[in-house]
Amino acid sequence: MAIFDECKEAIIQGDIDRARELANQALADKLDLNMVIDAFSEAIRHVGDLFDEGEYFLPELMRSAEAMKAAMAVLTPHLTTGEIETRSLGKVVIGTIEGDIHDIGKTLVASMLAAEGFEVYDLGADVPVATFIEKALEVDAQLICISALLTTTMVGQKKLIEQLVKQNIRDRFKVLLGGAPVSKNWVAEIGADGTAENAISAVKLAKELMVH
Ligand code: B12
Repeated sequence: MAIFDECKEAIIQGDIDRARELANQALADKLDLNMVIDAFSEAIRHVGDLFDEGEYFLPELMRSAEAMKAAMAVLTPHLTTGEIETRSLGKVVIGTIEGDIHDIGKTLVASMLAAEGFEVYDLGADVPVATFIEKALEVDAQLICISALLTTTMVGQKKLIEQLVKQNIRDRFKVLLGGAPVSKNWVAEIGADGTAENAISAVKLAKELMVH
């Protein structure tokens, strides 16, 4: 469908107004928003590859990210999967780990969890380990979700688990990890409870963990 290609193009070109416009058009046309988000996400990852290959530099990467954020700001308030619960499914503390400012994926996961009926405490990006733990204890959360997009910041996810163990509270929370560099091996290595590669599977996993 042409609009999906146009969505990709707007991100690759870093065209903020066009990305916003297309997101509004997708809403008006009642398109499947998850498919629209997939198209935008595919494009921003492609931009990441262009950056990696030296085709794009930081200013281009930043413009594309702004275009992506503009589109997400239009779409995320409308995200649902159709089966919204009225009772809270559980409390989730979510954020991007310290040293890492990538927040597009984390915000998507937070919005989907909230849309599905979780009570979500989004701490934002660049969040210290101690802040995650303090908030989780304060609100008596069941889940801690930590995003990391850089290989250099993933170590913060490990530190968080170590800190929970040290404080003797590891059993009180399920810990989910996410972000492009996170693998199942990493989850097993540091003793987390799971990972998911996109917001839809993140919600599914979060729900599964709440019943076990
Ligand atoms: C956009 C972007 C930026 C933007 C971020 C804007 C913002 N506010 O978020 C800007 C321009 C600021 C940026 C900066 C940098 N970036 Co950058 N960036 C990206 C890019 C292109 C896309 C990330 C993104 O938004 N993806 C779209 C979303 C929807 O996907 P996602 O984040 O993966 O999230 C999904 C899943 O992972 C999952 N998920 C995410 N979080 C969680 C959490 C849980 C608990 C669960 C279950 C699931 C889950 O669900 C999400 C939704 O589907 C990636 C490329 C890539 N392949 O990821 C590079 C990338 C991550 N960046 C990279 C780099 C190097 C940098 C910089 C260091 C560049 C520089 N020289 O300054 C800085 C770092 C600054 C810092 N300290 O954090 C590298 C990292 C390399 C590495 N291995 O460490 C990448 C991989 C690009 C590359 N190929 O070189 N970046």
